[in-house]
Amino acid sequence: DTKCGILDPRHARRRPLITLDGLWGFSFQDSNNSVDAGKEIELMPVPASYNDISTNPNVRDYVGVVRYQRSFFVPSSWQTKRIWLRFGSVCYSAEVYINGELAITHQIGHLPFVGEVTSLVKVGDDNDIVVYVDNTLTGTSIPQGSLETLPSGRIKQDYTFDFFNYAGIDRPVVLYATESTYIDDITIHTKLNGTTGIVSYDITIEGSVRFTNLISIVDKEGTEVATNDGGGISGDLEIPNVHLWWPYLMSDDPGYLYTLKVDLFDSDSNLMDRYELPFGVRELSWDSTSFKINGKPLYIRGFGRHEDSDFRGKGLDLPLVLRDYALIKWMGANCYRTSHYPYAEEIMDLADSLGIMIIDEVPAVNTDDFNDDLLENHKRSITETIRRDKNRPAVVMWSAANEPKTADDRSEDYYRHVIAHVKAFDQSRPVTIANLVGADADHSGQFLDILSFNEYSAWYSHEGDLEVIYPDVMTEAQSWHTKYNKPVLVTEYGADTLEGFHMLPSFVWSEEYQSQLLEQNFRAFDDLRGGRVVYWGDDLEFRGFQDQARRLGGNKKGIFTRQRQPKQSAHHMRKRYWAIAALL
Ligand code: BDP
Repeated sequence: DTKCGILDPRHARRRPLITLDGLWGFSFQDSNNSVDAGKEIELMPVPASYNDISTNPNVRDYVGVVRYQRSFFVPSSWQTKRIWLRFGSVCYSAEVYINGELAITHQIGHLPFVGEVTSLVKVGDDNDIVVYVDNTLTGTSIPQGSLETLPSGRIKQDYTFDFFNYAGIDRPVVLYATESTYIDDITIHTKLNGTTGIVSYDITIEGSVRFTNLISIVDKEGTEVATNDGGGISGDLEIPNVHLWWPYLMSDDPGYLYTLKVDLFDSDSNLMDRYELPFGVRELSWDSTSFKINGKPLYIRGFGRHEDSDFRGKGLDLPLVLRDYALIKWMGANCYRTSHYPYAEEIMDLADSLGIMIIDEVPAVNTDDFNDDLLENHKRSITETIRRDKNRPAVVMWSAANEPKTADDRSEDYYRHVIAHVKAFDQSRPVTIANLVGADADHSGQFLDILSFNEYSAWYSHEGDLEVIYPDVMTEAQSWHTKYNKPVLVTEYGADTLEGFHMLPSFVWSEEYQSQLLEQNFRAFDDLRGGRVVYWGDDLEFRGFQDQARRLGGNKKGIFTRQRQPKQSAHHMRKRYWAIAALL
């Protein structure tokens, strides 16, 4: 149900919560995929993708339904409560059974979902949970894919994007309890009036118990700075001399967060629920040449990234999450795009508190058809992404798609609807699409606020000819700007590079070639800057799939290896990012 809220219960301070992470029983359900069902691997960690845990290629490349199972105990103290089950994400679709009864279904990976299970669980007793997970991508799934039957009879998943279609229960699973009446959703918007921050809030309460509520804002030190005394579930609160939310290196105290505290009482003044929402006060604005935060023009120093690592695939791994932020800060970067799907809530929380800006991309990568079912799913992926991330100060832009086929005439209507859908939820952040087609052929730019393009000059075309980069990038950026008169962002560029491979004069795949390719891009970015263009760069190595003979175990364009160590190019880009940060 996308109508209800998806508040992270970990910020609710009065709700008991049980984690269901750990080892679950695991088996394969479809026999046509050459996996000896049930025998190959019988335990699976949650959270993790299941593909790289075993040594069997048929496990890695399995297509179809797998079954996860475990048991859990619900304490008797939950007797009078409503009980909820929440998944941080399951790729791609999930059917959840509690004690043999269907409890929740959900489709689309990388997004959380929740369902009430009060009537299905046995309180004060053991319970059984089974999750059927299907990784099949179709012509209408987000992202899309298609199935092929090989001569051997094995079914193979095909898709056009280049990162591995990891599957499983990739993010934490929690069971939690609320009273019968509880805080279901909170939406806030912030703006500035001089030095005063104005926080508009809108709270949804579910349940039938008569309630009163109290809303207050506390600062980082825990001091209350505003309160709504009289109750009410929507209104404005003012913070005089507000401490603004700034990106990393744009202030001495980046990522400043206040907390919006919502207390819900019954008519006897018993506390029924409490939610503590971290938020930042900042204002975004944009025009035809610039993008500003709190009135200051932004220079985006960033990356495209992936949730991707050895063994875990896309499974949440907190040491890795912190390592990635350590690298981002070491680089002097201030932003990344969640290419090509929303990242875990734990990752997003850290972006909020560290001041790392996010271009939040929905999972629509390489959409190449424009049918109604696809549009509905695409819109639902937007609804669920915005519902999850709408209150985050770190999210400064929505990306509605990566490399869609916007040269196709039918894309015009399709993207008119997609972008209108984003705008219906949120007009405070600009919307972009990371485009691959040239400006001349594109139909999407008319609906966007910021124009983004991916370019692989001297890699997919003119391999080895570094001198084509400067004129290519200049022409491409200028033609986008001329056509639509909007700011332009370079969302991807780069060259696959084998760590430790050196060659002079530089040659494709060498560390020298990657550094020189960046250098040529930087030249163009500097000449384009003049207020008209903001830009950013490419990312991390990640696992691809084997259709790509030109890849070595995956995409190697990262300036960091998959093990999170820098290549020569990372040092190069780092110098530039720190130098730019120092100018501002
Ligand atoms: C673009 C994609 C990105 C790829 C990149 C590449 O947006 O995910 O990794 O090109 O080919 O198509 O390296």
